[in-house]
Amino acid sequence: MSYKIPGAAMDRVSLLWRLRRRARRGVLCMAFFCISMAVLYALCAENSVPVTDAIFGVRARTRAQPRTHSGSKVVRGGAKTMYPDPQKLPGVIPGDPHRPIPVLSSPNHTHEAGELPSKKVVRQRGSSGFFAHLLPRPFTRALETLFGGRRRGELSGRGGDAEFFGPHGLLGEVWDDQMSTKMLGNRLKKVVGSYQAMNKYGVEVSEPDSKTSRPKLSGPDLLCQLKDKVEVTTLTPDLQPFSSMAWAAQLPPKQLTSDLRSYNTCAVVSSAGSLRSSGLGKEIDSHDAVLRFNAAPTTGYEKDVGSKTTIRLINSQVMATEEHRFLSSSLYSSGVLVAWDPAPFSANLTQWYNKTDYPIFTQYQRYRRLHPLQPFYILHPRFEWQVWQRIQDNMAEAIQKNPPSSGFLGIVMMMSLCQEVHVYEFLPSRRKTELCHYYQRFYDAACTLGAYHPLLYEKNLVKRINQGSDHDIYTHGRVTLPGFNKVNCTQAAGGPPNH
Ligand code: NCC
Repeated sequence: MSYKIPGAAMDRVSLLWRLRRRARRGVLCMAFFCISMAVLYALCAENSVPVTDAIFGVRARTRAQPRTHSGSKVVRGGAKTMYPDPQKLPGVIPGDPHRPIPVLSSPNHTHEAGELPSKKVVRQRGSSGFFAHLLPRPFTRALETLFGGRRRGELSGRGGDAEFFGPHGLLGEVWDDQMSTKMLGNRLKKVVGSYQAMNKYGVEVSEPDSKTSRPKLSGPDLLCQLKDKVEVTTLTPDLQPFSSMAWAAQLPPKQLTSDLRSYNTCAVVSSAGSLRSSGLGKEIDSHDAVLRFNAAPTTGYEKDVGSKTTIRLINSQVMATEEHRFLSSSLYSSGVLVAWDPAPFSANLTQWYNKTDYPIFTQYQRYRRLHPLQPFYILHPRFEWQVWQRIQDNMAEAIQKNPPSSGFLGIVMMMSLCQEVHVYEFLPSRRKTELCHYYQRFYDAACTLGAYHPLLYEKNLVKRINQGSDHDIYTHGRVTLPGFNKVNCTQAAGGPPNH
């Protein structure tokens, strides 16, 4: 018995077939499109971040530098914020929280003698797998980015930041006081180069000339120069334009240096990732005063960073961006607070007041209303540029025309308040790592080597004035500096320097 499909039913079947075929073709096309975009993304992310941004609308940034975030909401009010262009510079995205933190040397080491980091770690960083030997480099990089969990901006292999940090990397065992941006990997070189070319704050100085440059000063001479030419000054209510403003009564009437007693021993705790597994907590807490920075916590990290906080130095970004919850977080409500904001190089206080990077004054007033009894100072912007000038004057190359990092400002501030200062992990120990902060899981070599801030040069300077041993740096990340009280400038190299 023959069975005939009626014409209408035939049409329906073939229509279904056609639809199925089209759907399959559509899915294949979509898959092909997605894969090509992913490969293109991985290749661009590796080689040219601005191109990637343009194509994919990704807002890349090097988390270690710009004072303004594209992603962070700024609590506005009063002063207008100024945004520098560095948003467009190459950067990284936060690291994968499930990846182990790359501690580049043995974790239980703090109090042992300095043995060299193990070979195991070298393998951990360097292995690119079987395909690495067969495929051309851009493809292996793209594959690593797509499937291997490699973070964007982290260049593996030659010329990358890993080579800088690795146990046999350029950074060496202990910081060399002649470090130069020329030694950086390509990505950071580009970022730093852009900042060096930028002059957001209108810095007016003649570029150092290698032929006529001054001879390198000795440690004692440098200390004298710092002592003589830098003064930690804070804002007081009598200064113009504040004297005519009602809220100025909230400013401390006296200078920070005259209010705070002179401490005997002080610890400055950088926020570096290399503090992880350091076991330095007890040692840090044994000091009379401990300085910490920005949003660096102690809870949960006591073993490595201690729990005492005498002074917290914060930048205006921390005060103004919502993510830091400056007004409500208990992190800031104990100890002495000191805040700073980058000011134009030759601006007077009125010009700065009208052109702060972040709304420091609005936030200050709000905070003071909530915590009227907590001592809270604002650094005079003259101080940041005095410190900057000392760095530039002692470097053979042009440094970034941006204020020094909070870390270096804090070191100089503590040298004015203490008899002896120990600085931790500012000069990286054998635990040196691309991990930016000990309390966060994102990775960027720029946190340690600098991008926006002239951090590399700050570290050169600190290395030159260090009175401790290289061994202390290697094992503890510890630098020993004298308080300015202890610096005798009549003995040092026949008198005070005359720059
Ligand atoms: O990262 P930050 O500093 O808070 O660190 C405090 C100081 O520790 C030293 N440091 C930090 C990390 C590292 N791997 N090595 C180091 O030597 C530096 O001396 C650093 O100053 C700042 O200087 O204020 C900075 O603040 C952050 C950020 O504003 C705060 O952490 C709040 O989120 C800046 N990051 C960004 O702007 C994205 C950073 O550039 C400098």
